[in-house]
Amino acid sequence: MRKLIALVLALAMLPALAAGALAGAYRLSEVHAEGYPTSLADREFARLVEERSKGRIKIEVYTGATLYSEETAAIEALQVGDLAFTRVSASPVASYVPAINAIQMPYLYKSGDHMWAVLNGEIGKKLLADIEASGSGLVGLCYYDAGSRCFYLTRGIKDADGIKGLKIRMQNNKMMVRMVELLGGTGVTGIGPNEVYSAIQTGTVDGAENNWPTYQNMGDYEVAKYYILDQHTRVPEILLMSKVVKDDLSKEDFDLILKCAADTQAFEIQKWAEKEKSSEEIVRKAGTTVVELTPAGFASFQSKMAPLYDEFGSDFKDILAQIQKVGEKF
Ligand code: BDP
Repeated sequence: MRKLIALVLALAMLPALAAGALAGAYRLSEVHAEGYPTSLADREFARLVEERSKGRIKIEVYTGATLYSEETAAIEALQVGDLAFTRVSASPVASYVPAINAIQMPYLYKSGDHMWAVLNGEIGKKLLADIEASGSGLVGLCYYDAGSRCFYLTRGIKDADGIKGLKIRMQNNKMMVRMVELLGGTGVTGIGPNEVYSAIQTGTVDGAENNWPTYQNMGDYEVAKYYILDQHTRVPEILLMSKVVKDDLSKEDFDLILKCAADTQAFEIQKWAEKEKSSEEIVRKAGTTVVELTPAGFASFQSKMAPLYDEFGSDFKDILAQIQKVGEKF
């Protein structure tokens, strides 16, 4: 009987062991290199958890996509308990929790402050909780900043028509792929952020879209020398935890982890602001052509992407209306 109990206990422990607990530490996967704002925040998170748990809970941070090159793969590992934590973009999370698309619709926010009022207010808190409540096997811990995203290409364009016929690397998210289709281009997925450089260099794609820091830090500005300031969307980052691992922890330990995550948000936002500035400087100095759109050029992106609100936002009309309402203050 005792042997049977031991066996049952060992089996129950398996997912947590796979997540890294066996080695005395949980693992956190990150696609960005050391020193990138989210990598710094991951390390700060791990440091706080270890300090506040008095060394009981250890988290090993793996940056630079050394564990998973695609964020969807890290998310799937979380679902089965092979990985404990990952910091990802909201885009791939929306593939598992469609409501997340509501916070990354094109031209949704008036500014970064508007976005933060939404994310740290009722709407953002509810959506973060929905990640777990949806039965995705994922637990949302906190949001981080990732600025706004722009297209970058191997040629210059002056309005949305310039995207016609181009192949653009997009994140693994149906709405993001559809966004390029609405502009007359083809959205190419299955290329991890660290693989974009070579995909552009070899001509697999004509460009991609991202914020200043990723464009600079991944070196993509060396191969796609036109950065188009269309600022089509703000896609926040999300720190995720495996539900399998959460269920294995006491409520006290989970609450400690959640609080540590929340406490790293301001830290990341600060690091983000610094990096956004320095990345833009580096890129501009390198001779990249930064395309400032005319008001008409800018509006062409906005109007061509507008159908996404009906195609992907019809289930979240109330959330989108609330987000607009919050925007009245900005
Ligand atoms: C960056 C995000 C990263 C995403 C990447 C992408 O920080 O999490 O993986 O975009 O486009 O801005 O895949």
